[in-house]
Amino acid sequence: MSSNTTNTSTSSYQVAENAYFSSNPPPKALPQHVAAAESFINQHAAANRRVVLVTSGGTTVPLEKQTVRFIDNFSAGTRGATSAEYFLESGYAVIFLHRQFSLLPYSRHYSHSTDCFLDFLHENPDGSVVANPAHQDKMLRVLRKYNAAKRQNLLLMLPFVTITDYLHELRAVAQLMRPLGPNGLLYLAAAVSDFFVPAERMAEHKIQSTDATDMLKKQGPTTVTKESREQPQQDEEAFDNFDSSPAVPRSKRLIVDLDPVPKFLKNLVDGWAPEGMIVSFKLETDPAILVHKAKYSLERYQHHLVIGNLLSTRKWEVVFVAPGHEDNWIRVPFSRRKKTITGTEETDQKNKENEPLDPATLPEGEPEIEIEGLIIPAVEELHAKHIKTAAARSGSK
Ligand code: 9Z3
Repeated sequence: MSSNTTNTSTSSYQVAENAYFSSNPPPKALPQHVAAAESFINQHAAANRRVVLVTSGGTTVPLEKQTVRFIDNFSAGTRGATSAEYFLESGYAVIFLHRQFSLLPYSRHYSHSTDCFLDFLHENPDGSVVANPAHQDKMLRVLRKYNAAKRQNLLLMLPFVTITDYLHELRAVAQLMRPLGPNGLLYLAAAVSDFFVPAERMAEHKIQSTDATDMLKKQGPTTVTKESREQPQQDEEAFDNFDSSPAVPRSKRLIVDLDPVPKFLKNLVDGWAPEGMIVSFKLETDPAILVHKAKYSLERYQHHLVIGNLLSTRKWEVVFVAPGHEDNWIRVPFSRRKKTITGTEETDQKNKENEPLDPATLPEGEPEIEIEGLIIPAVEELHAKHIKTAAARSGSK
C-alpha cells in the first residue's frame, strides 16, 4: 500500500471517529471508569505485568433516549468471562469490560440460568447456610481464585450497556493502555452490534403505539417512524391486528431505520493502542464463509490475530487466522461417535481437520472441557512472540 493511500484511509477513519464520538454521548460512568483503569494500568505497568483488556457480552441498541425498548443479541458473555479466568491463571492483570448483568469471571459458575444459585446452598440443622456438600470442593477452588485476584487487584470490572457506551469505553481504555506498549493485549470477545440508531434521530420518549397523544405534542425527529401519517386512511393497506379489534392501517407499523456502526477496529491499531497486541473475534453462522470473513477482517483491520467461530459450534472449535501463519483450528477433544436414532453408535467420518465441524456430528450438551483453556495458552504464546519481536525491534533502533 502506498503511503498516500495509508494517509487517506487513516484520515477517513479519523473523520468517522470524530463524527461518531462527538454526536453520540459517552456513558455517565466513563470518567470513573477511566480513573479506575488508569490507576489499575499504572500499578501493573510498574510491576512489568502483562495487562489484557477482555471485552465481553452483547451490546444493546436503544430505540429511545429514555429507553424502554432496545435491540439486543444472544451473547451471554461466556467466552469473555471464561477467558478472563484463564488469563488470570496465566499471570495477566485483566480489565473486564463487560455488558452489565452478563456472566462474570468466577461468579459465572453460580449465576448461569441453568444452575440456580440457591441449589448450591444447604441449610444446616442449626439454621446456618453453607455450600451444598456436593459442590463444596469446586466452590472452594473458585472462591480462592476469586479472592486471590481481588486481593492482588488483578481484576478490574467495568460494565457497559449500549453499543455507544461500549465504543466510548473501548476507545478510552485502549488509549490508557498505550504506556504498556507491547505488554498490552486487547482481546475483543464482545458481540458488537453492527447497526445503531444515531442520537440525533433517536426519540426522547417511549415510542407510542396509538395516536392518543398526537394532539398533546409533536414528536421530534425519530428514526423509528410511523409510516405515512399524513396519507389519507383510505389509501392505506390495512392488516390484521391478530385479535378481535378491527384491522389497523399501515401507519401503525413501526419501522426501525438503523445506521451502520462505523468500523473502528482499525483505529485500535492506528492510534488507540498501536503497540499492543490485538485479538478480535469474528462470528458467523454460515460455515462456508467463516474463514474467508476472518481473513477479510484481518486484512481490513490489521489486527495480529482474528479468531473465527460459528454460533453453533463456538464451544467446540475456533480457528486462529494470523498473518504469516497457517490457519490453526483449535478443538476440544470429543468422541466422533454419536448415538443414532436407533440407539446404535456410528463413527462420523465427515469432519475434516481444516474445515468447520458439522454441528450434527457433535455430542449433545456442553463439551467436557472449556475451549478457552486451549485458546488462552495459544494466544499467550503469540503475545510472548509479539513482545519479543517488539523488544528486538526497539533494541535494533
Ligand atoms: C465472538 O465471536 C464470541 O466468541 C461470541 C461468544 C460472542 C460468539 P458468548 O458470549 O459468545 O460466549 O455466548 N465475539 C465477537 C463477535 C463480534 O461481534 N465480532 C465482530 C464481527 O463479527 C468483529 S469484532 O463483525
